[in-house]
Amino acid sequence: MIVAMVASVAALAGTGHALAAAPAAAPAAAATQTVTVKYGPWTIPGGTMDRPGELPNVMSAAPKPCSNCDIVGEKPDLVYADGSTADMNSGPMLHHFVISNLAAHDTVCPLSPLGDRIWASGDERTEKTMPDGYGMPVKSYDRWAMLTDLMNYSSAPKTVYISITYTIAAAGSTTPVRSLWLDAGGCLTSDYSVPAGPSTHTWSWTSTVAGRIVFANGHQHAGGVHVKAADDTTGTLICDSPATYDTMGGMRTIVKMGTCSGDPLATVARGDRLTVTSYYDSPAARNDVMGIVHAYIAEG
Ligand SMILES: [Cu+2]
Repeated sequence: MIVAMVASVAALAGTGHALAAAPAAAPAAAATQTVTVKYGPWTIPGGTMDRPGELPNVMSAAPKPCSNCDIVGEKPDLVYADGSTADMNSGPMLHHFVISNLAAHDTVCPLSPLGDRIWASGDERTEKTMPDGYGMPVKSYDRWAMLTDLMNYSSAPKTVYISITYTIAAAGSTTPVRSLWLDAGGCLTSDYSVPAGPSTHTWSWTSTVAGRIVFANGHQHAGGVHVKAADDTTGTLICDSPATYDTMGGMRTIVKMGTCSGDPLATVARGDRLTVTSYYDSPAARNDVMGIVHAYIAEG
């Protein structure tokens, strides 16, 4: 698997081919810049509307936007080689990707072989922006891996990249956040089953960390209505993320999942019970749905 990194670390240093690296408008708080990393290419086999082509893949060494920096924003897309968006109007669907750091353990699911799951999205391509002053630290010894599942509803094979634009700040210039992956499917798997019609599915986790949750976003599959996370111990809603639908390529599909941002959204203590609740209203029974609230917490 060839990895194309459009904006390399060299580009960050002002040399090399900065094809897609453009300095961002600098907010007052901290100087930031954007770095776009293209992962791929992958050629998804052709398929039909009933049986789309599918390409699962694991990239055991996925490039980071920097060796040492704080990521304050992340915006994923599925694109063709020329950079134009690849979506179900022309066939491809970003079923999901997960980027994890193999040098750390997942906070919610320490036994996960994926490591610490730090970035993820489905076809909704959720953009994440941390509140001012917060960022996800990237260390030189962090090792990223990327799990992808791509689909294609057109009969012709499609060659695509996952393009992620990171907004980065200098290492140590922000208050560090870590990822909290709250998953209605449980700890080691995300898939679960729903019947036809309205249903709810919950999963709870006793927090092993304390701090301020400052950002969260939901992820569901077709049939999802909304997914929320709450701190049962304090009775605080952390985030309720609705699914927004549109028709693409003749199919009703989720085009947006709600995000929550706040300083803080909720303050969590060690021992608090955090519950994720996923609401579906599926036209048919399905055994491969998800309900995830992916949150970010500043400890302490
Ligand atoms: Cu999913």
